[in-house]
Amino acid sequence: MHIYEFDRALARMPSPSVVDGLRAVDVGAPDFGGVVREHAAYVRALEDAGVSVEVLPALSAYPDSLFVEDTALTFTGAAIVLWPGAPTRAGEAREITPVLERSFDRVLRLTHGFVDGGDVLTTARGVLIGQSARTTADGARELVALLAEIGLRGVPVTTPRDVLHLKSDCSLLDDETILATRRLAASDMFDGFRVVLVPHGEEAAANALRVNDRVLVNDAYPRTAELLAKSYKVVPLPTREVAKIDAGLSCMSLRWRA
Ligand code: CIR
Repeated sequence: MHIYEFDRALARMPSPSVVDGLRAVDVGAPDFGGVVREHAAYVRALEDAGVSVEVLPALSAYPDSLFVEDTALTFTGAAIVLWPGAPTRAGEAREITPVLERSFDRVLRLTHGFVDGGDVLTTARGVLIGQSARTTADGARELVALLAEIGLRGVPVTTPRDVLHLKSDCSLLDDETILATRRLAASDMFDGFRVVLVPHGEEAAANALRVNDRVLVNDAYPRTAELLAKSYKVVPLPTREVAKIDAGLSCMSLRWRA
């Protein structure tokens, strides 16, 4: 069984309030219709990869709530409810909890500090937890303890300054290989892994998503797609609108193998 093999996923419909989603730099609000189309293409791509996707109803009170990845971690048999670090997103953890309780035998909860799921990269060698503006040291520490309870090894690392999430800059390609930006690869966190560097100017392409036999990539970055296509089946997906609120491919789902 590989760490990137999934048969179940959760996603959440975008709400019209997504136009108020958080963004580090305001390049204009995303178009709601465009976000809905990108989200639908993403869900279809997961289904085409063999994943059964439950799409939860939109939550208008939480503009960023379609980015369910930040609210929890999901594994076979167990889930961990996180505490997103942005004040406008904290309530999203409460909303996802009953959904997880329906699908998992064990649901653990983070009770100290903050962790965004976007800062957590699950690999075959351990679960990297990037401390960032959203993920605090006490949150990362408690997450290491919670992961230990379900037999997994958490490894605190540092998300580069001015990068929203650890996974804004990296993704898992297979058990031994990570796709990463140069600035992240310069740290020693991927020692022992093969690292594929995203081409210059395509840094945002580092947030790709390996699902079963394929890698979902952002269609705005053709050189990354070409590079990955040498070794993987590549599925390009549009993310123009969600990118305006600092999102990419991993963030729109929670995935696990039932
Ligand atoms: C936020 O700033 O929280 C959202 N606008 C974007 C979240 C993206 N999440 C992710 O990459 N895991």
